[in-house]
Amino acid sequence: MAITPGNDLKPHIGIFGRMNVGKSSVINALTGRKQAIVSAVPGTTTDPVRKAMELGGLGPCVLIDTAGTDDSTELGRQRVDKSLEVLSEMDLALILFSENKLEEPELLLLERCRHLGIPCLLLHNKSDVQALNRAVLPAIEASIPVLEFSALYPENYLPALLKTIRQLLPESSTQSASLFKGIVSRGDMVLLVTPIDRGAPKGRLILPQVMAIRDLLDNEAFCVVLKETQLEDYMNSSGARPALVITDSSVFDQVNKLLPPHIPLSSFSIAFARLRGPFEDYIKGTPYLDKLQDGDRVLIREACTHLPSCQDIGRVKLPAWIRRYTGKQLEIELCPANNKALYPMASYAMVIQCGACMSTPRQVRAGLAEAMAAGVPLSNYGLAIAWMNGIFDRVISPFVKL
Ligand SMILES: Nc1nc2c(ncn2[C@@H]2O[C@H](COP(=O)(O)OP(=O)(O)OP(=O)(O)O)[C@@H](O)[C@H]2O)c(=O)[nH]1
Ligand SMILES: [Mg+2]
Repeated sequence: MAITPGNDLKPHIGIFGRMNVGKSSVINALTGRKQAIVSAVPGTTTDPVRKAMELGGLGPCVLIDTAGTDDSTELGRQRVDKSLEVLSEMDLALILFSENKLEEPELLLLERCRHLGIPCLLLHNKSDVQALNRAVLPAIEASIPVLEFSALYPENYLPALLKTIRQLLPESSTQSASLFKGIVSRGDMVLLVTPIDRGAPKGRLILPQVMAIRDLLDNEAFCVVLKETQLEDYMNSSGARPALVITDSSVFDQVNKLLPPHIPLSSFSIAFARLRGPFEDYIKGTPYLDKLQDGDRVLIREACTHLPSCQDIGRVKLPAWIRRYTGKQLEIELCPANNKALYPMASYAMVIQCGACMSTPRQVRAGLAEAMAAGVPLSNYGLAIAWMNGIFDRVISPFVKL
């Protein structure tokens, strides 16, 4: 499933169910367009497919069509795994059934949602052919809404479905939290240090930098954007007293040395990690860098595939720094977006996650869930780099009371 820039910041609503229950048809009914391929042949949808759309009264969101979860062929089992994997990233799951068949495949999906804490609703599709018989429901928890639907004649059913979706979507998935609210005040001056090296994309800034600028403006702060090579001149000549300096983590060492110690310093990666990831776990886990041993496996998790500078840091710089800092023979593996790690998560001595500026908190937690359950120490790019440069306390202090 390719990540589309920006989509990942919107609430994710997935449609799940057996083959042929009408999942793709429901997507088309919700979007009002024939976007998804529909056919009477079971197994038409093979991979998760995302559609960005505006849902009535809810604003932008991402709908995800999935393959049926009752396909028992060899290839089908892989598709089922993919559907279930995607389920763990959803903010809301629509579980479709038809002909009053509420059996093992549906109960499995309900159980998954309960286990993962994902809100869900049951949608009885094809109600134009056979109306819902509520007698099939008693086994189902009363708290799960059950609605009738017909993707062939959606007009009568859409208002109730949209209303229920709006009610069930957690508020956190529709409001994007602010990076710097409560951290900077109106009129504060914030310096953003953005290296323009060979790894930087041509002609533009990378997304975390752009998002930071927008967030600072939303918080009525001033921001000055400069390169690390301009920092010294700027500080000497302007007499500026920044309330905060946010830098790319890759130049932490340089910026830390140039900046007077009383000026708060942190990084883009850390600012995002606080919003998107299990920040406290990262803070607790980072010191484990000192305990790594020869032969340990370290997993570097990257949430996006398209930012060259991120690739550079995850693939080249960070592994080299970790090897140099620890002096140990480590097996360091990079796990790019949407890929599975080579080994079970529990077999890693440590997992280091990028800032995940493109992902929802639910997606980050889903990706780390196995490692968290196994008690594997977690860290984040910026926090790990800061630790290795001896400036950990300095860079977390803008966000954490020490
Ligand atoms: N009568 C009726 N037929 C429907 C309804 N929804 C879907 N269908 C039909 O059911 C068949 C399967 O629809 P799809 O939307 O492709 O079902 P799906 O769940 O996406 O199927 P897979 O991708 O194969 O898992 C098609 O022939 C649709 O026209 C409905 O509400 N009423
Ligand atoms: Mg389909």
